[in-house]
Amino acid sequence: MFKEEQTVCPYCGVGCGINISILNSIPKKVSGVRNHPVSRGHLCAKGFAALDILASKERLLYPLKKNKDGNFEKISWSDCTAQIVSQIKDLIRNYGPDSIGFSGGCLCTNEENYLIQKLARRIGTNNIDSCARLCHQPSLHALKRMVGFGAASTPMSSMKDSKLLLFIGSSLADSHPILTQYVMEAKNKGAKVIDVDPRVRSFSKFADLHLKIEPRTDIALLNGMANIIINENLHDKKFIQDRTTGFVKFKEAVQSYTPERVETITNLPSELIKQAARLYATSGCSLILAGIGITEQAQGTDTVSAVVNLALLTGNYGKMGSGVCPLRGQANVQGAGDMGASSEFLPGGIPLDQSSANALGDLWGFAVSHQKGCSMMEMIAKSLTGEIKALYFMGFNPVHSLPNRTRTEKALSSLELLVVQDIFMSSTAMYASYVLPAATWLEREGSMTNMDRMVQWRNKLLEPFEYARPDWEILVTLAKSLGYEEFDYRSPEDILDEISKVIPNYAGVSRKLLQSNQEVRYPMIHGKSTHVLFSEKFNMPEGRASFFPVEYKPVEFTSEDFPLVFTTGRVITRYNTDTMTSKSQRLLMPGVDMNYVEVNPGDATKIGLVDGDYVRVASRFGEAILTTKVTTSVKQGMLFAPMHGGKVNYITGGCLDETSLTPCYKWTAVRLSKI
Ligand SMILES: Nc1nc2c(c(=O)[nH]1)N[C@H]1C(S)=C(S)[C@@H](COP(=O)(O)OP(=O)(O)OC[C@H]3O[C@@H](n4cnc5c(=O)[nH]c(N)nc54)[C@H](O)[C@@H]3O)O[C@H]1N2
Ligand SMILES: Nc1nc2c(c(=O)[nH]1)N[C@H]1C(S)=C(S)[C@@H](COP(=O)(O)OP(=O)(O)OC[C@H]3O[C@@H](n4cnc5c(=O)[nH]c(N)nc54)[C@H](O)[C@@H]3O)O[C@H]1N2
Ligand code: SF4
Ligand SMILES: [Mo]
Repeated sequence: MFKEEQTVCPYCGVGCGINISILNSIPKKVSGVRNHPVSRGHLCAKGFAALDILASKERLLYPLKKNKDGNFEKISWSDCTAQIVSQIKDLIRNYGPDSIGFSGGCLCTNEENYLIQKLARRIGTNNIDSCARLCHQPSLHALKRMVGFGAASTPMSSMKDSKLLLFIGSSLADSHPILTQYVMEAKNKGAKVIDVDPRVRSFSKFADLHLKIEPRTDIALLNGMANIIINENLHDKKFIQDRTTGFVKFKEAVQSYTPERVETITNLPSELIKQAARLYATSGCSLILAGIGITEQAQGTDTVSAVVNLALLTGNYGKMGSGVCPLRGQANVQGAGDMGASSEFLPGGIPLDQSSANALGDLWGFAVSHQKGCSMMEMIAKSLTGEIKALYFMGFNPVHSLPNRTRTEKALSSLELLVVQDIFMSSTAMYASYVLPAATWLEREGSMTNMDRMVQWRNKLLEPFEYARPDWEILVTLAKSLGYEEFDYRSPEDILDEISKVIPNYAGVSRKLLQSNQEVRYPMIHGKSTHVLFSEKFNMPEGRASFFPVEYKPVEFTSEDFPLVFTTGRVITRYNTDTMTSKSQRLLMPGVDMNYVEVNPGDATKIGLVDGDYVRVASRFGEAILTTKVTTSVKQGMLFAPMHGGKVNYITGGCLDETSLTPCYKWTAVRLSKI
């Protein structure tokens, strides 16, 4: 007899509900959960293929240690833990706790991310980060400084109630495919869709207006739209008066962004910009959905601020289907940040300073350092200088995912200790001193928070394979072996109970509540979910949101040597560093290697390139050989490559966003040569 169990998709931040049919303890089939509040029974190809991860023969089954010859050999859990503990203690004694850094995992549960950041802080360092640094940390900073809360303002399903959807820097049909159902529903009810993205991709067909913007010029566009809205008297004066501060300065700041000037910067006809501004300001209920095309940029945080300015200017906040939603990436990236897997924020998104560190220390019963921690790129820099001696990664594959791969490889090779906790031998695990086999998502339980603040419980449906162990259990054993008896947690439920006491937004969230199949969405107020944020006040002094004027400032340029703009992103069937999706035969198209680059026919002709040719893409940071795909989906002067193949990050490596230190994966000056 088949038994049907419900769980959550292990991949992206949409958090679709999956039913698993199990026969004799073997999961056989998946299907969508019909009454799921976000996915409504749908799954994309990755969701349908999610069981392939479990069945893969490449799963890590035993703890491994790298021997002197550089080969891995099996080691028992007890020896492995004892050796790691002894090295960590030596490093703390000799160099202090800041010689060690950690990364949480955005596919791991809230409980596991809570534990790893608590462990870092128990050791005495704030060197803790996660992949959130690589995508929406700029959104977090911008939202926190303007509206006081770093998450989506309205549920994703409420897109269907919006009258206008403005997508900016998002490839929704590839990256969050299940959400396109709401775009269609909104359109069927008469809503309009604006898409701001330099590329033509499958999502473009949904757009009433497609603004094929010059990459990295979004601030000019958004300020220009604000300027038009103010000049045409379309702004919401009552909302501005009653609910915001800083309008006068903002108005002054956008004055110089005339349609003519913005046309020159963005390469968009001023008439199109005016049309977009009018549609956005007059719809009655507009929602902006922001992807990483605007955050993984030198001015990432400021660009998100320009987005929020527009919403405040037009009163598009506080009602269902309006506001600003960052389209978060990984299944639990929102949760990892909430739990405090971040060098500048403590659990609950509280900025790290002396008084907040002391308050947390009082709750936890040990002193919490208020010294600034290193974010991911700072950890890499300090590994190169020798200030950081050890890194501990849980569910993170930075060799493939960080910019300037040659530099990352060098940094990790120079460590005294690298521990990688993963389900597969990832490109990063190859550099590890110890590789710890983690249980997959069906083999353990815990809570996950999706992109619209919905917290879901993931049930354990199977026992872990061989010697693989749940991430939380690995961390508890390690912490206790280090002598930290307060880590005596018996279960994820135990950890969640503590989370609900430490993080006010999660107050009242329990395993029982999450298993009751209610739509639980934080912040929890008197035990009740909040679906729409800011309906009465913003999370700011006096309840008022704050305009934040920003200027467009190009910081890096193309040149004669590097005349083209190289951007990177996603395809629908592959996931991030491809560690998981590469194990799924049905997702791999025969003969399609992800190490390709899209080139506009105009640029291809100049050097005689045709489809399938090998081409060298070189930047100021490195180079890679990719195969050519000639297509008009990229404009002339621009190249696109998926991030999944592994070679792209030998090419990237430019500056970081000033505020959040997020890498600028979306803009690298390069040259192209045929080989
Ligand atoms: N299939 C699949 N789905 C995924 C993932 C995956 O790997 N595969 N990863 C998940 C993760 S971790 C994340 S963070 C999300 C990311 O999801 P998205 O935010 O959709 O990210 P990308 O597809 O990388 O880039 C989005 C778009 O930015 C555009 N862009 C580039 N430069 C600019 C610019 O200067 N301005 C503007 N306006 N747009 C620009 C690109 O053309 C691209 O279409 O996807 C999640 N979902
Ligand atoms: N060029 C370029 N580079 C990019 C981007 C881009 O757009 N362009 N996007 C960036 C973005 S947005 C992101 S989020 C990052 C993603 O970067 P990463 O987070 O490094 O990439 P993933 O492939 O998601 O890595 C997750 C790892 O966790 C492992 N894993 C899966 N489940 C579990 C589990 O339950 N437990 C444990 N312990 N491990 C598990 C997987 O096998 C995999 O190795 O990449 C960034 N890099
Ligand atoms: S949209 Fe995301 S969460 Fe939904 S099935 Fe696809 S990968 Fe999974
Ligand atoms: Mo991401």
